Amino acid sequence: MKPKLHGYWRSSASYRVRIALALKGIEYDYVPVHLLRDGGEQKSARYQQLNPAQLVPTLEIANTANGETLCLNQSLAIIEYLDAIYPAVRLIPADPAQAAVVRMLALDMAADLQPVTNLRVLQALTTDFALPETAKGEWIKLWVTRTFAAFEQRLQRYAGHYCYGDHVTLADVCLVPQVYNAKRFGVDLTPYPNLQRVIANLEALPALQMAAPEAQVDANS
Ligand SMILES: N[C@@H](CCC(=O)N[C@@H](CS)C(=O)NCC(=O)O)C(=O)O
Repeated sequence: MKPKLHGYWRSSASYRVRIALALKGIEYDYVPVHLLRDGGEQKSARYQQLNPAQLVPTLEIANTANGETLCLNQSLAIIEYLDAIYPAVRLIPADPAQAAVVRMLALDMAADLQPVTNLRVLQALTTDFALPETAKGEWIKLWVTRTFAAFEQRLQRYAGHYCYGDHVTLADVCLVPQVYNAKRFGVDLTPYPNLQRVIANLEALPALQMAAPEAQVDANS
């Protein structure tokens, strides 16, 4: 059975998993979950069977230990599993210290930035906390610029061709979707030259192009 990815073209967490699958050359089926249509398909009873947290992505994939189907949420847990079962292209280095640095860079994006700019947080800001719709963009810019300023300093220390040295790692997998979002919301990236250089190198990779939001079947839906 091919793995089945339930995701949304513009979801950054789904984008991470698509990048990992593409880099590893894993074929999969893609099931779009529209995050806005009908109030959000992620909230449907059907999708909640896959993830009661009502968030994408979900990856259904064979458990290599017993052949049963695993139903995994949390993009980083999914990517760790893929790294363990398809180790030919490693996204997390085997060396413990290097792995810790790569996870640190990845979590700057996935744990500290993405959650405060997630759809449900933005929706709550307007519906529950009366923030005007127009302030959403400012909210996103605030957190993106703070996070990218610190990340630029990390890149000065750790980057080579990519975020960590000259191999694509989990750090790159997590950076790319956040930069895509930042561009969407008009964040000026000129204060971050290392980040721009790394992103240009990543965008040149065919696997990254395959995983891009605009290349998905549900793009612009
Ligand atoms: N930590 C989770 C985050 C998942 C997440 O926040 N997914 C977003 C899209 S990037 C979502 O489904 N949002 C729907 C909503 O907020 O209602 C992961 O890495 O998988």
